[in-house]
Amino acid sequence: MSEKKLAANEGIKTRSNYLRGTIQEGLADLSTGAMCEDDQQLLKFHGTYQQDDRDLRPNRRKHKLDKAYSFMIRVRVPGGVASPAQWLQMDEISTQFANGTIKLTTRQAFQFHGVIKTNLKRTMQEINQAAMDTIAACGDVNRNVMCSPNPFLSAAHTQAMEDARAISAHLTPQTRAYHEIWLDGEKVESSEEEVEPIYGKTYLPRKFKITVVVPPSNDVDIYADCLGFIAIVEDDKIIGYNVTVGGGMGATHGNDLTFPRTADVIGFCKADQIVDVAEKVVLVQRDFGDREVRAHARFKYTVDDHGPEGILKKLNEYLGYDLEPVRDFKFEDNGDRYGWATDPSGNSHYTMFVEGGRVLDTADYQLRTGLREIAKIHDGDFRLTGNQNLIIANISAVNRPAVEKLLDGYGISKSHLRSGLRLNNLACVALPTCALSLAEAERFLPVLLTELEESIEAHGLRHDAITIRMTGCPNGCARPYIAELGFVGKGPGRYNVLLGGGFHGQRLSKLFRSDVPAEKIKDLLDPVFASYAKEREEGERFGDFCIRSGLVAQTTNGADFHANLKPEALA
Ligand code: SRM
Ligand code: SF4
Repeated sequence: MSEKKLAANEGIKTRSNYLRGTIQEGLADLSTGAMCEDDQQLLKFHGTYQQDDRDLRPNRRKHKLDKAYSFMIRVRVPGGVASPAQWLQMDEISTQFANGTIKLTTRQAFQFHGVIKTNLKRTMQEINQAAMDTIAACGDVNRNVMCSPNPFLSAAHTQAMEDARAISAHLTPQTRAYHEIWLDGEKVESSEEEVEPIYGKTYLPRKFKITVVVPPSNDVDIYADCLGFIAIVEDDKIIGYNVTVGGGMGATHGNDLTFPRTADVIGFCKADQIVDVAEKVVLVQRDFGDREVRAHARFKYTVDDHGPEGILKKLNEYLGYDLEPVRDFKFEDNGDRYGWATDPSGNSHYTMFVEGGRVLDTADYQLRTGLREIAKIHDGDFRLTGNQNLIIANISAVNRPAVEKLLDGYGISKSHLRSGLRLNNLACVALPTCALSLAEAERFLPVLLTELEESIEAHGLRHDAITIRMTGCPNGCARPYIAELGFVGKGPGRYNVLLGGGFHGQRLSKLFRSDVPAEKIKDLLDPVFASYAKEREEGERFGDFCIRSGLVAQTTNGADFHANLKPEALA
């Protein structure tokens, strides 16, 4: 394969000297708030993206000013676990260096927005002082490993979390560049001595995502991941994992080469093989992923091209042993279980709803302050969920009254007294920070939900859990293609509306109407809710109903996605 044909990012990685590029020089250049283009790509591997405030663009353009550049920083949090001290540090960073908010992401991580270049290094250092880091939070490497977030409810959850952390540690890039650039670590003069034993110097063709899940809850959306491990539990012990490959959400409007895909379950490995299997799947993607066409470089396309059987065969070769046949498992949902739970040791866990995953103070809801006060007295930890929510976990019986008092005092204990629709929503960041957004999401979905709530209440559906997700573009960061009701930004104030995703995230949704103006969504969906309320069968989920009643076609996985987007398929 000639170098000429490789995607541009492959050259950037090759020339970067293990992710160094000219980042240090760029940070020292005070003549601009931006970084050069190649370094912007490399910065992702270090966990940060250059952005600009898109709300300010028109005015700045009018006044011939440069864009209002700032950086988003993503903090890697394997399995989403943070101590109270770490929470307090995140809170402090958000005030001192970011925009005063903490974003809890759909992959159980923290994000800060609005960090200016001159504060970037200091912010990275503060994050590392909290014994957290940002390396590989983004970039063409394995990202934050997700795990069912509440390990205290069973010994199996604890084991799953340990396994997720082991995978995360094993697949963390080895380059010293991160320490050199951000932590003033000693410079390694000869990069020859430096090896990335797993990745090599061009890392992976594209980002790679791994999740560990403990059924029956699929609260981490295993089917959306490149690689997944479904715990098979016997006597509260994980005896092994079913292995899933080839999930992913990202697509591009009008590009048939791209499509969302749900993962296939290809086999079973023993519990002590999980890290080995993770490594070998990563190696298969390293060696067989597409490095020429970046839009086709995710592992889901490698799986689609070779077939799940082809990938299994290659994986078995790399492993030197065969995965065993898939074991039985059952998921019930992919949402969070709100409110209080108590584990056998007597410790309590409170799962709260955080709208859009955005922790901030507003005039009538002091969520950030409330959580800060709780962190000051909390003797357990915090768990970020894959649904942008938060668990105050492992509260001792002694401490629970004090935590409850604060939850009540700040109105947080009422957070989950919402409609079933709202409690099952996800919205990606979108405007104003995301460079790729075509429409609003985090700022608009709460408004739309208020409108839709009128409809669902009128039809007696207030307490029905219906998964609803919105993204500002087709990249799918809030996993809208596996929601029962999905909205994908098409342009300013316009959305593709999708129906029919599986309630536990197992099936893709299909296009119901394209390019719908935001103000017409309620009228479009009101008759759908009405017929669901009247015609559903006992226990029938909204997504299943949409398919049975013919509102959208029965879904098939992957490559036929765009066939459903053809205008003639629309009423
Ligand atoms: Fe994402 C790119 C935000 C989860 C698929 N995602 C982005 C960027 C960095 C935009 C960019 O490249 O300039 C967004 C930054 C917005 C901002 O201002 O913060 C962004 N993605 C997010 C987060 C913060 C959404 C949220 O509101 O929680 C999530 C951070 C997760 C984390 O902690 O690591 C986030 N992104 C996801 C998910 C969900 C998941 O992983 O379960 C997906 C779909 C699954 C998948 O990967 O297929 C996802 N993000 C993408 C894609 C499409 C990739 C593709 O296959 O084509 C992009 C665009 C890209 O990579 O080129 C993207
Ligand atoms: Fe940005 Fe699109 Fe991801 Fe939303 S889905 S955060 S708009 S890249």
